[in-house]
Amino acid sequence: MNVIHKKAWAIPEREATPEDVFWNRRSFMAGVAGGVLGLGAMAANPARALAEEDPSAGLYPVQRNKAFTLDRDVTAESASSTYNNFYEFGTSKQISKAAQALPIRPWSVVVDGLVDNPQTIDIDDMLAKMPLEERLYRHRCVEAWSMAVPWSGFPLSELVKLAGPTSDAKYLRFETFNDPKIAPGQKQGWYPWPYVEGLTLAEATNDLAFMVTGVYGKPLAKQFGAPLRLALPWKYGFKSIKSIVRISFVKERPVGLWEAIQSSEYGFWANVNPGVPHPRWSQASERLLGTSERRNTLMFNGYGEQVADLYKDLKGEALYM
Ligand SMILES: Nc1nc2c(c(=O)[nH]1)N[C@H]1C(S)=C(S)[C@@H](COP(=O)(O)O)O[C@H]1N2
Ligand SMILES: [Mo]
Repeated sequence: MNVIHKKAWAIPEREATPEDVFWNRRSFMAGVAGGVLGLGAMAANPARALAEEDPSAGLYPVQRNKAFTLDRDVTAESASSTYNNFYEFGTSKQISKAAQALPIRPWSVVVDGLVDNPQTIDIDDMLAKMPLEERLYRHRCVEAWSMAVPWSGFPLSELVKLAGPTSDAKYLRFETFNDPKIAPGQKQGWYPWPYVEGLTLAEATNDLAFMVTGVYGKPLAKQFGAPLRLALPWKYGFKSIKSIVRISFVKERPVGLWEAIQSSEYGFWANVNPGVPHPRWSQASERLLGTSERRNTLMFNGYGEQVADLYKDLKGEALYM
């Protein structure tokens, strides 16, 4: 993501170091670090090291739901786990090491607002209660890169059921942790922390809306937004909020962090549409992370059959930004 008042870091992602040069440098540095510390395997694969400490490691892998198929290869974990957007830990894509500072136990999620059953749920209780499954999903960032990953988790509709929304509840508002002592990015005062995102109740109960707790057959690595994030594969990636601590059922449409910063570029709906350019770049095609491939972007990122109906009566709304 980048915003209008450009800082040095705010160059569009596609103008940054070419991927092949970048990857060679990464693996070179990982090799050096591993050698110096004498911890080759762990340093070269922080996700694996994390899985060994995470109390939920024994739950994975979970059964794959075969209803969700891909039109491309799964992105290599070495690529997707080292190229992340997680502004709490910095504005570059290389935050995977910094994100390891996030403590993910104990962790609880507040479910509140317009519900019959407000509650604070411990993450491990949630994991025990929810029907975990694996889904292969595409992910399309608004910056025109994409990946395809095997998320583990459970349908958001299960959590909605547990909460029991009242008839006044129209939207869900999600909030990320806020702790500038742990996340240096949150010391940047001009960002309206914490990260917030929102969905309509109809979107949240669509079968595609997925609460993610794991990836690549393991607990979610911290840079992906452990221990709990959203995956909304038909929307631009910024809607898929990471490291969630609160889910509130509300009457008014929530304003997301990016919408609050730059509403002319990042809106509430943010549905993928290759025909509607971002004000500063085309959305017609995307770069597949970890490859040298570009592909044409699909309407609703290829999920129109499941979600197009949600929007058919919403004339006059900016559905694609
Ligand atoms: N809390 C929080 N959630 C976030 C972000 C962020 O900076 N902070 N970035 C978003 C963006 S722009 C994208 S593309 C995805 C990136 O997810 P990934 O790093 O797992 O690929 O996370 C989204 N969720
Ligand atoms: Mo993104």
